[in-house]
This record gives sequence, C-alpha cells and structure tokens, in this order.
Amino acid sequence: MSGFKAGFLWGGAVAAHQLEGGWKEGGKGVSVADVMTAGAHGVPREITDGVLPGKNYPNHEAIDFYHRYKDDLKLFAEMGYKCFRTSIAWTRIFPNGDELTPNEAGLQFYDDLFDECLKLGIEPVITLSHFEMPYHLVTEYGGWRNRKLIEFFVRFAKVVFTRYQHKVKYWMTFNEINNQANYHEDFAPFTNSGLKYQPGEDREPVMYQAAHYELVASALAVKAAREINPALQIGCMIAMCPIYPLTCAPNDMMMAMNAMHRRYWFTDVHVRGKYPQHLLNYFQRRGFALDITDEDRQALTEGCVDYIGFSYYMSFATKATEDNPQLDYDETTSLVSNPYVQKSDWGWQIDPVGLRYSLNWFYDHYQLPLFIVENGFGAIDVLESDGTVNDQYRIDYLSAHIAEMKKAVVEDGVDLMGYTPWGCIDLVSAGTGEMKKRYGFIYVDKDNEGNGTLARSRKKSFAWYQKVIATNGSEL
Ligand code: P53
Repeated sequence: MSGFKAGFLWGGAVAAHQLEGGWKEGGKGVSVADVMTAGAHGVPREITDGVLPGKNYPNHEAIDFYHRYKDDLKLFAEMGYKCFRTSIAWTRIFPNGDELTPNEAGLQFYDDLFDECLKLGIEPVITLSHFEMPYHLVTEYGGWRNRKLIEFFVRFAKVVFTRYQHKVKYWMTFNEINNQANYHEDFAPFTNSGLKYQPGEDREPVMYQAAHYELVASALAVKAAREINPALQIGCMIAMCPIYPLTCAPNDMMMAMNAMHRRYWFTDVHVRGKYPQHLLNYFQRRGFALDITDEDRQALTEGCVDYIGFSYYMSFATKATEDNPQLDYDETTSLVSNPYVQKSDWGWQIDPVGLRYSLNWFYDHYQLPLFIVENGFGAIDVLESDGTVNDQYRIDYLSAHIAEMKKAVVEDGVDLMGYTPWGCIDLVSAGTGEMKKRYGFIYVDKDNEGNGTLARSRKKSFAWYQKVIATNGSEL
C-alpha cells in the first residue's frame, strides 16, 4: 500500500504558451507571452510594446508542441500518465479577447488535443488563464484594471466549458493568481493580469483591484460551469511558497503570519467566497478605495471552488525589522535566505518538508481536496553523446518531495487528488524565458538562442517516474 488513493492523478504539467509555439497558427492572436523577450537569472524578461523586429521572443516557437503533440503525448503515455495538465491559450479561442464569437480553428485544435489524450487514457486537466491573456486586452483596456475583462473572461470560460464538457472534467481558473502579491516587479502583474504601470504609480491598490476582478470572474466561471454540467470540477490555482519566520522571536512569527496573510488571502476568497477581515482592515488602514460591489460579493459566494490546485517549488523566510513597526510584508524586501536549506542555480530554496507543511496548511485552513499541479527542479542538463541525460539531481528533488507528500497523505490524512510535476517535457521558462532552465523527463534539443533540432529524448528521470507511477508511489 503506497497510501495514494486508487485513481490518483499522476501526470505532468505545462502551459500552452511555454510549449505550443505556433503563435500565429490557426488564427491565434498575440498574447502577453508573445511580447516578452528572453531573460536570464537576474536579467528580467523585457516586455516590449507589441512584437518588435530583431528581438528574441522564445514563446513564438517554444518547443513546437502545436505540431508535435501526438508524439509528445505518446511519450507521456509511455511514462504511464493518468492526466496531463495544460492550459487553453485564450488567444486561440478569442484572438483579441473581446470578440463575441470564438475562433473555430482554435477550438478544433483543443478538440484534437483532448481526443488524442483520451485515446491514450490520459485525462486532460485544464487551466483557463495561465500567463497568456490576449495582448489586445492590455493595449485597449489596461488589462485586469478594467472591469470589462470579467465579461470577456466569462465568455471564454463558458465557450470552452460547453465545448469540452465531455472531454475535460478538471479545470482551474487563474494560474498562480497570487504571484501578483509581488507587485513591485513588472513580471507578475503583467503575466497575471496584463498590468503595465505608469512611472510613479501606486502599484499596490491597482494589484488588489485587478485581483478582485479576477476573483469575481473566477466565481462567475465556477457558477457557469455548474450550470453547464454539474460533473465539472473547478479549482483555483495558488503559488504556494510557505513563509517561515527566520527565528522564533515573537515578532518574526507575527511577521511570517502577516506575510502569509498577504500572499494567500486569494485562497480565502476562492474557497470561502469572501474577503478575510484582516485584508479589509488593511485596505482601510492604507486608504485603498476599491471597486467592490454588492453584486460582486454575491457572485463570490456563489462561485466557491471545488478543490485547491497549487504549485510548490520552494519555501521562503522572513523576519521583523525595526523600520517596519506594522510588520507589513513586501515581497521584494521582506524575504531573507533560509540557512537550513540549499538553493537551485536560480536561487530557489529546495525544501521538501515545506511541501508536507503546505499540504497540511491548506488542508487545515480549507478542508478541500488538494491537487499538486506543479512541482519540479529547474536545472542545467547535459546531453551526453549517446543521447542520454543523467539528471539524478532531478530524481533526488522529486523523490524527496513525493516522500513528504506521502507523509502528508498517510500520516496527516490530507485529501490529495494528484501530482503533476512541472515542465514534464523541457519548455520555455516563464520567469526567465530560458530553455536551459529545464524541468523535463524528456529533453528537447533547443538552446536559449533558439538553436536546435527540437528532437526529443528520454532523460534518466523518465524511467524513474515511469516506475513511480507504475507502483503508485511505492518505489521512489
Ligand atoms: P520558471 C515564480 C514562483 C513560483 C512559480 O517557473 C512560478 C513563478 C514564476 O516564474 O511560476 C510557475 O519557468 C508557473 C509556470 C512556471 C513554473 O512555475 O520561472 O506556473 O508557468 O514555468 C516554473 O522556472
């Protein structure tokens, strides 16, 4: 007995913009991911004004999954996947985002993709908005700072729920909706919400307003899904990086609690359908007058999610400082290095126990089924001359995390639906736009500059994960 329930959803996770390519195929519109150049660790991706000549936009071709998905799905099936998490590129369905009727070619692409999955016994798990909203909604409407986007998103959600209701049961609305708690940097507000800030603009209330509209849109989508087909299961998707106090000094503990409040209130609204009081008090203290109507509050209560999907890569740590008497959390300045854990080459703290902690934290707070929809180790892989990749470090990372996940299920009694490691085939990094930050069990021959044959090969971790699934997690 491994402890994972029968039908546990072992699989892998990706997002449309990071692997499909085909950025202009089938009438697809330009997405926010299409105007982001390649960066590197410490070098932010540039967000350009539209697609400019001479720039390297890694998502335009990505790994060409758009044309190669049949072969890639065969490799996933060979590993034994029960499910495959991807997203529907909003711009394939509504190229500009504000059309009234969808683009049939885009709808047909996902029909074909899902049919191919189902033929192989793989259940698609679908995110509606994963860092790839139509760029037109940024230039014409200011992104999610505009209430109109609720209508556009809900139209998109209804179209795809209706179309795929018999092919896709598990859905999520907004990928890592809480990344934008990191609003001082340009990346998260732009990828989450299509927000571009004016110089000197007070960013924080804009972020809260955009998140509010998204939460209302999410709730309306959940409600619509239930009306379309009560069998559909709709989750939220939260980026979980639990924030530890650096020490047991009482103010460090309070600082960590405030930090958790500021990063995870999004889950409260998704799950409970209302804002936590600490956040309403914070809005008041800061003088944020947000557009939150009675109809919005009603909608939130009627669209609570069925499960919590979350990503887990790392934990954070924080401490109180004298210049911060209110113990307010600011993601760009409040985080400190944890001396007890190692870091990846990209500075992400490696903490398998943090996954067990996170599972318990979610389950204690919300008592909803949980789904780990991302976990993984971005690393530099070396392709040997015989075509193999000895990625033992990835096996070590994943097996340590699965071991902790198992403790959360077996010892702590957490209700866990499944586990889909991130970037199960190498793809374009969201944060840096690099190819060399690899997560896959399958190597893709392509470098940061876009050179390579795009050929696929199995890494050492491929056979390892195949065995994990075959033994339902008994053999790590
Ligand atoms: P990359 C930050 C922190 C945690 C997860 O990330 C994050 C991010 C954004 O970079 O994103 C998720 O590619 C996201 C995926 C992304 C993956 O984690 O920067 O849902 O789209 O690729 C890994 O290494």
